[in-house]
Amino acid sequence: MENTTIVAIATPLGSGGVSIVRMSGSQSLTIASQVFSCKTPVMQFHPRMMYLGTFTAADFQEQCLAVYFKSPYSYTGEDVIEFQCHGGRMIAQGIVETLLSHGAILAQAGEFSKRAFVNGKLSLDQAEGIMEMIEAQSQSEIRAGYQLLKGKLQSTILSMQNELTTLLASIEVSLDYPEEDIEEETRDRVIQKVQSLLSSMDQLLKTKHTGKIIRDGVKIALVGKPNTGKSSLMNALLGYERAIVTNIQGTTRDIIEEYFMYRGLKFCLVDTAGIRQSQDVVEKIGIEKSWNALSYADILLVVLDGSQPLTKEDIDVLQHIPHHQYFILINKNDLPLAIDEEKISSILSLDQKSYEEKRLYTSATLKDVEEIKEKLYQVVSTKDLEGQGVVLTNFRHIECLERAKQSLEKALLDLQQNQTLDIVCINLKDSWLAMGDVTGNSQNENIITEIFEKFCVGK
Ligand SMILES: Nc1nc2c(ncn2[C@@H]2O[C@H](COP(=O)(O)OP(=O)(O)OP(=O)(O)O)[C@@H](O)[C@H]2O)c(=O)[nH]1
Ligand SMILES: [Mg+2]
Repeated sequence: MENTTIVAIATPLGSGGVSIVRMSGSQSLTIASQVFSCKTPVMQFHPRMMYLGTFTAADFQEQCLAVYFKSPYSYTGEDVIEFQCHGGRMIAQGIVETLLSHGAILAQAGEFSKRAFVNGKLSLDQAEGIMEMIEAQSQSEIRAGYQLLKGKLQSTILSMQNELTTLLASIEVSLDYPEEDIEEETRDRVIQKVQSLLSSMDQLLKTKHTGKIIRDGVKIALVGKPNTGKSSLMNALLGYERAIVTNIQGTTRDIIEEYFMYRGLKFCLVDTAGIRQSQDVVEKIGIEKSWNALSYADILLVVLDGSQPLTKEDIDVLQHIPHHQYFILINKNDLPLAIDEEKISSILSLDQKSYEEKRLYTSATLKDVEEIKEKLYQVVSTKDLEGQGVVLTNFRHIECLERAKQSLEKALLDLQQNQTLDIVCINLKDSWLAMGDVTGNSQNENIITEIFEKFCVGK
């Protein structure tokens, strides 16, 4: 790998103001000197300076900029040259083809980042942080990716690995001097240390719940009997007319899902069919899905028509709210209030204060929905979400850390059951390796290859 010089277009294909072609490897400067001319000869380029010159391709000449990053101070850690040419697929492609004909080879998906990893510029989780930032759909995802890129997870894991290394070393010493009292003393110390590592690991793994919210968004379902204004509220929350609204009961027949962002967080809004007794085959299937939504949503918005008295259908829905987060939306608040709120709170078995905390007056017609968004945000917002700490957003990291935790638990059990210390060591080493699979310092080749294949060409 070290001997080849790779090249690829680093910007998206298609027309735009500028395209960037990136070349990395020991021959970068030499190859560039054969095709790029400017006042300063390429071989004398100062690192990190922009040079304006002419790139001579097979079929055209292009006035463009070149910048040189000298090894090891580049993204990959190798000599890198980047050409900033006019946007458009054909120009960048012509530049790549010319560089290929002068000895560079086409980069594989993720190969620049893989070289950065191999050259110690990035750990695996940092590289994944870059990918998370690239693919982010919300600010919270960008923030989480950035924390990874900054090495927050890496340093947490390295410090746990260091503790394990010290522990393993002290066990080795006690095994070399197998007098009974040293062994006993070591065993107690190891138990304490493993317990403390397990509690740090639990703290870290706890953040996966916030991580799920960041990655997948918060699922919010609008449920209620027909015509209470669920679809109207969905449209008001989204800020555009996504769902069909009519005054006919049973307008919405299938689940409609759409995302919206609020304070940098992704919310997935689910509109459902109005719940009632129906003989219509299609509507019945829709209503079945509405009942399901009650259980899988992270937060329920139970929508009632405040301008009408409660009906049997409203009561049916209220009685089936599972015991998790929900709000009662008294909608159509622009009309005179006719609903019996005392009855609602008694069905929900809530005292006055708790009921008021759950109840919101809304008007979809007046697009009065800001308070709903803020309440939803307050429910999910945690220190993890707003803080600068590590949050586990990546399934792979979670899997590795759960493996590491299991090995620690096995080690603890072995210690408590008076197993020999060399058996304990096997599990402690497994735990160290599972942690190392997160950052790449376990040198697990399969994991490394799999990760970089997910990157795009040019990254
Ligand atoms: N005055 C008033 N009318 C509203 C409000 N929200 C909805 N409506 C009206 O109520 C009727 C039903 O609205 P939808 O949003 O279709 O109700 P839904 O709950 O989605 O109904 P289904 O899809 O049948 O379950 C429409 O005529 C809306 O214009 C509101 O806040 N105030
Ligand atoms: Mg509807």
